[in-house]
Amino acid sequence: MTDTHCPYCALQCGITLEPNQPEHSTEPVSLKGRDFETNGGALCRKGYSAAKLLDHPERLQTPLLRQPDGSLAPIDWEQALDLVASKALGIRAESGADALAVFGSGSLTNEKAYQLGKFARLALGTSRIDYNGRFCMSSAAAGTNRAFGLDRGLPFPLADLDGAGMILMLGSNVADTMPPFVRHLTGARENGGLIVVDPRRSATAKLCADNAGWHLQPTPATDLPLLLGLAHVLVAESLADTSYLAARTNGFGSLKASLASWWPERTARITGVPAEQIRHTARALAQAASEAKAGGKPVYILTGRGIEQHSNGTDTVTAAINLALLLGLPGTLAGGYGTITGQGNGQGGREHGQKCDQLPGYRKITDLGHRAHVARVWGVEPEAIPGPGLPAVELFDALGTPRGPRMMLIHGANPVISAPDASRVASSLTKLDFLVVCDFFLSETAAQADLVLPVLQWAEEEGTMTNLEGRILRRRAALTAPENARSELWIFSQLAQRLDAPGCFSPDAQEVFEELKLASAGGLSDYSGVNWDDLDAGAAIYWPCPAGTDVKAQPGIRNGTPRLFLEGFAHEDQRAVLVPVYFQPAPRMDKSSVSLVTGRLLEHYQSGAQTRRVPELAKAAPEPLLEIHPATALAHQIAQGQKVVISNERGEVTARALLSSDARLDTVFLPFHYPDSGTANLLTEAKVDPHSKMPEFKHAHVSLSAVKEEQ
Ligand SMILES: Nc1nc2c(c(=O)[nH]1)N[C@H]1C(S)=C(S)[C@@H](COP(=O)(O)OP(=O)(O)OC[C@H]3O[C@@H](n4cnc5c(=O)[nH]c(N)nc54)[C@H](O)[C@@H]3O)O[C@H]1N2
Ligand SMILES: Nc1nc2c(c(=O)[nH]1)N[C@H]1C(S)=C(S)[C@@H](COP(=O)(O)OP(=O)(O)OC[C@H]3O[C@@H](n4cnc5c(=O)[nH]c(N)nc54)[C@H](O)[C@@H]3O)O[C@H]1N2
Ligand code: SF4
Ligand SMILES: [Mo]
Repeated sequence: MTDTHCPYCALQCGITLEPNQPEHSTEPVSLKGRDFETNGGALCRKGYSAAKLLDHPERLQTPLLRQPDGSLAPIDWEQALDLVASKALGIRAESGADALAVFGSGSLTNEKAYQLGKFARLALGTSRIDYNGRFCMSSAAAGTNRAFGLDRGLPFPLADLDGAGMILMLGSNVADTMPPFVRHLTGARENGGLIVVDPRRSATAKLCADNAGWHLQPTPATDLPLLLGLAHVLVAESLADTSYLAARTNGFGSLKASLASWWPERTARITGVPAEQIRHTARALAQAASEAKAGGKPVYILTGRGIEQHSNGTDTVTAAINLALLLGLPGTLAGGYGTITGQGNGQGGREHGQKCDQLPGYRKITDLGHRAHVARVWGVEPEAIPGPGLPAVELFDALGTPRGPRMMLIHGANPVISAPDASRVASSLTKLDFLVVCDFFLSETAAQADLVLPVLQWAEEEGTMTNLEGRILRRRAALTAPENARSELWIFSQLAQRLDAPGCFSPDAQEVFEELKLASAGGLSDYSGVNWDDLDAGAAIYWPCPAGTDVKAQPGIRNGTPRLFLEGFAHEDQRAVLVPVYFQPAPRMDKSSVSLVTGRLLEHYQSGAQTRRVPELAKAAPEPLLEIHPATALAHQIAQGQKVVISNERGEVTARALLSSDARLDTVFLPFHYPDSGTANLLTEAKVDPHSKMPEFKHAHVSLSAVKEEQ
């Protein structure tokens, strides 16, 4: 029996794996939910079926090299590694180290994420590394860094939500994306205090029914004015916690001025949320917050990708944080603000140096002191570490341009499906001289590679992950990997040797973890007091956990820093910053267009490279469906189940209509999990947020036309 965690999302539900005897089962292991704090033994459909991919017939079994006839053919590992090294050395000699690029992932363990950042900077010598968390948590990170000086998705344990009196959830659909999370909403629902903000009546919005709370259904991409409107009411009706603001924050004066024009009637015109509902929500939040501070139930504001994945995502997150600060919640036991991290290691993945401007321990690549610390741990001179590179959208755009990368290595992402304006990304990848993709399946991106390297899956590797609470967890191996699959740590170590890299590249996860601890020591996300053996013994450890922390592996004891900011925020003066933010209205839609919002289905994970290969999930959600209001469908002469072409200036997607009054009249919804003509990202725009460089994933204007099918 091996205790580990689900491979997919950041809830990192506890699971137990038990190897099966081949004579008793066709699957290599049995997978069961385990009683862990985030999931209480429950799993979602994806988690239950995750073991089905371990010995999947399409699992990559050997390195594959592109042949002159265009096919991919097996080669051995020595040849594959020699080829990567010789291509990298050749291109670097001709065009400089920045002609090499790396794209990483929030699916990688902490050790792989750390080693990938180091490999890019030291072994390849390039500044050009970024990762798919740019598409996920970057706006939330930019917003929380600006306000609190530190970015940890939930600055409190998830279980703190259980006793909440009120929770305002903006742009998050946990009922589909993290089903076991819903148990943590029970307290708020019983109190009639779950408020969901989503342009769709999502599965999570439906949890507000029966007096469990209420649903605000704004026009897509108008959360920023909605939040400004709520904050306006707090200030105008003297409901803000002025003693908290005076004691713990800076900037109230300028924030107040910036809110002046957001009276509810004006906010209602822009957001479509009635003025009375805005007033009612603001007053209810203020009432609940003041009760919380008098010893009542805590109040939380939580955000998800629905408000973050916009070209104003950072400002919208900031407005949500401002609202929480006006209510006097962050850094108290009366509640707080949190963002719900997405990918399995979406938290750890954003701490250890995969970001183009970042070094391990959340250090800045431009800070001389930070560079010197990491250089010491790496055993190099600080000058050996390149400067900042390019964020994801710019990185993909630069591929194959005169001074842009000529070779790219991708670990744990499928941008041909998941990047904005996906056809542009697919065509940029073709401009490379050499594309290397590490994966365990031939994803749509791997299918474009010159060389594909087969790697281990979650149940075959050791390592650590950091969940949505900032809690560090052990991922454990329960199975031996297919003979010819290799760990990415081994791949980095082999390539580093061939590239004659300075520093040490251990193939062993625990050794890499020990080094990561040193590199993070003294940084914001300090892991230096986290011991592998304590993690193995089940200790609950939340970073920062500096060296010397007294860690106890006893049930009910939380170690490290389960709750951040209780003593002060991470800015030098320990105060949070209220940053005034402003709304720029989007260009008007022409009359024949509708708003497209994109997101997730319960059954599929991300680009679908994994879950589309699980038969029961593929059967449950085999093709993209366009969620559309019956009246809108009628106006476009679209019938239930009919094929629809959804198009704009960037591309065209085909999907069948799913008529549903859960949609707004002016808005349709597409999931982004599907390939080919079903790829929602053919329609999304690569316009990015100025602070986080997050693209506009959640909102585009599209036209609809029904396809007349032959009878
Ligand atoms: N089943 C499943 N679960 C997953 C994943 C998956 O792919 N599939 N991925 C994991 C990852 S990486 C992530 S990041 C999380 C994401 O988890 P969520 O943030 O919950 O997921 P999304 O479906 O992307 O978006 C949430 C909601 O935002 C709404 N939305 C869209 N536009 C707007 C808007 O303008 N304003 C507001 N207020 N809402 C809007 C959508 O209607 C949707 O219901 O899920 C994780 N869990
Ligand atoms: N339109 C639209 N687009 C979106 C979003 C949206 O809401 N709307 N959401 C965005 C978000 S939040 C995210 S997180 C991205 C995610 O999108 P992607 O970055 O494409 O993520 P995945 O589909 O998880 O891709 C992971 C790939 O890596 C492989 N893999 C998994 N684990 C490992 C590993 O340990 N090592 C290696 N080498 N490979 C591994 C899987 O088999 C899969 O092929 O999509 C973004 N794109
Ligand atoms: S909620 Fe997330 S971690 Fe839990 S079983 Fe589902 S995919 Fe896995
Ligand atoms: Mo994500």
